[in-house]
Formats: sequence, structure tokens, C-alpha cells
Amino acid sequence: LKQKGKVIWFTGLSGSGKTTLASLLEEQLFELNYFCQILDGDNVRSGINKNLIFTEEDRLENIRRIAEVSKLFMNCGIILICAFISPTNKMRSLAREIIGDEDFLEVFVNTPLEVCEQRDPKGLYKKARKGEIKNFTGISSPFEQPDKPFITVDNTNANMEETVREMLKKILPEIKF
Ligand code: GGZ
Repeated sequence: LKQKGKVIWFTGLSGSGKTTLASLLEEQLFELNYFCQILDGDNVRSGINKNLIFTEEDRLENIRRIAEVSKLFMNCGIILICAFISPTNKMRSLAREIIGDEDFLEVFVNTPLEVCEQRDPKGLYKKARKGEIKNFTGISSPFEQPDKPFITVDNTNANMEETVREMLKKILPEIKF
């Protein structure tokens, strides 16, 4: 492999666009012959983290396991693309600590709550407003903005492909030997 293992860690609200950006980034990295793997709610919370819910304690455990698994893949030279809300500084610091500061590239998807709630692709915000989902990030559970992300993406009305191409320029020097 002509690459270094790294973790590209997306943080942001539900509906902010983390998964879309992660998939586009994966596509562009594959096109350049980089070997990568996406971890997100779909493949992690349905399997290895099936027993976890959305209390602060369980979210921290969710993030801890994801970071440990990421480290194992990363040590094989794989580029991990992780897309989790990871809402607090404590959770992101834990991930950074496990993975190692140099290999942890934090990408903040800074889509405002109003926009995420307007999009509401799965109707979750609506349910959260009605109290049908407890501890919903941004509504009844906190989201702390990261202090010094490696990259901040404001994709409120941007061309996502272009956003990812820009992102890739910053990421590539980090993952080449
Ligand atoms: C936030 C929730 C909740 C609550 C279910 N709060 O937009 P989605 O649906 O597809 O992605 C969200 C996903 C968040 O899981 P994470 O593992 O990323 O969260 S964390 O990092 O905080 O552990 C959302 C769905 O799960 N979902 N209930 N209460 N999002």
C-alpha cells in the first residue's frame, strides 16, 4: 500500500450531510487507488454496537469502540472514514486520544440546526420535537462545536462534489508516505 493509515473523522448533527460527504470522499479516494473503509451508524450501530442507545454514557462507549476498531484498521494501513455525530468535546477527545493526535483528522460538518431540521430526511427531528425520540442531538441532547477542526465544511448550499475535491487536497498530503 502506498498510503499511511489515517482516520478522517466527520462530526456534525443528524442530517448535516456527514454520510453523503463520507461516500463522496470514499469514491474519490478509490479513484486515486487509496484503500479506505467507511464506518457509520449503518454498519456500526446495527452490529458491534447493537446494545448501545443514545444516552451520553452509551454514546461515549459507541465512540470509544469505533475509535478502537478504527485504530486496528488504521494499523493495517487503511484510511478510515468515520461519520458519527460524536456530539461532545469529551467524545471527540477520547477518539483522538485512542487514535493518536497525528492520525486523527477531524472534519466538522457545520450545517446549522435549522437547515438539518428543515431537511429532516428520516423525519427524526419531527419525532424529537414531539417527544417521541428522547435525547435527540440538537433538540434534547447537546451538540458542542469542535474547537479546532482540521477542516470545517459549510455545505448549506454548496456543491458537495466540489466541497469534497477541496477537502481531498488538504487530506492527501497527510495520507501519502
Ligand atoms: C441523535 C439519533 C438518535 C438520537 C437515532 N440522537 O441521521 P441519522 O439518524 O441517520 O444518524 C443519526 C444516528 C446517530 O448515531 P451516531 O452513532 O452517529 O451518534 S453518536 O455519535 O452521538 O453516538 C440518527 C440516528 O442515529 N438517531 N436516535 N437520540 N441521532
